Amino acid sequence: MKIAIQENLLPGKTLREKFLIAEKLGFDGIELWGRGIEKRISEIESVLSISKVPISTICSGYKGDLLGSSRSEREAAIKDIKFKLEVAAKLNAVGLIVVPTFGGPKLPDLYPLYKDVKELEYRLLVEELKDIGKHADEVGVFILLEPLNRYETHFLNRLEQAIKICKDVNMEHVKIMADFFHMNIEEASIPESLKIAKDYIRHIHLADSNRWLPGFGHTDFKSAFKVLKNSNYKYFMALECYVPEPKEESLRKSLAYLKSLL
Ligand code: LER
Ligand code: MN
Repeated sequence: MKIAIQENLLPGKTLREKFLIAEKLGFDGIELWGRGIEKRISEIESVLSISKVPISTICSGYKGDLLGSSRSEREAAIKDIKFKLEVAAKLNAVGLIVVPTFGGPKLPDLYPLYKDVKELEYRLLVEELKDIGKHADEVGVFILLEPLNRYETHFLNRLEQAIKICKDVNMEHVKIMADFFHMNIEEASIPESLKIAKDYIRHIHLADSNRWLPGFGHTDFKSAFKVLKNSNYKYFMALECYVPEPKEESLRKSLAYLKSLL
């Protein structure tokens, strides 16, 4: 298991400084923001040429909306996700984090054709993922479906729902990522859900119950990591959380806590 950190959590003014601090603190990877990444490729590549810390993943930030109400929004999402998968492959990342939609439904309720709007959204998403998934297979990086808590999306909230999507799409590079903050709200048991999803998880976001650094809240990381260890989880876990001041000291403390549980 490798511990990564989102770029914005690291102290340092430039990307180069952030990579050097990540290396000094002992992180195994850095997760980059997807928004506008195309404008930063040469800067990222030049930092990678002098850094021992690899890119773990790219977090979302694509244009459009896979479950948007207009064809142009859906096409924009499909096009930009395919492009960002190529960027992920170029940077040797595991994959691109994909949230099917944020907020509430944007499509009309077509009852009685579909039982409710979620059924229509589900069918649409499966079709879209078969197309994007083919591209992911070709470039060799994962689409990492991320369930979010109910206050951020109405659509995909729990790991078991993401597993069903993966089974229906049935493609090697359509898998899931598990975010401890969202799981703390939506799952009955974090360790049990991880156990059930073990064959599908390719990435993890780490945050404590209050979305502060692990060790600053009341999530039981010990039991969860035990499940991951037993299932030989070998991918990244990236910090996505609030870092209290003084940042370097808090990061050092949290990393030592996490490593003591691995
Ligand atoms: C949002 O809460 C979140 O967890 C992000 O990873 C979504 O891209
Ligand atoms: Mn997340």
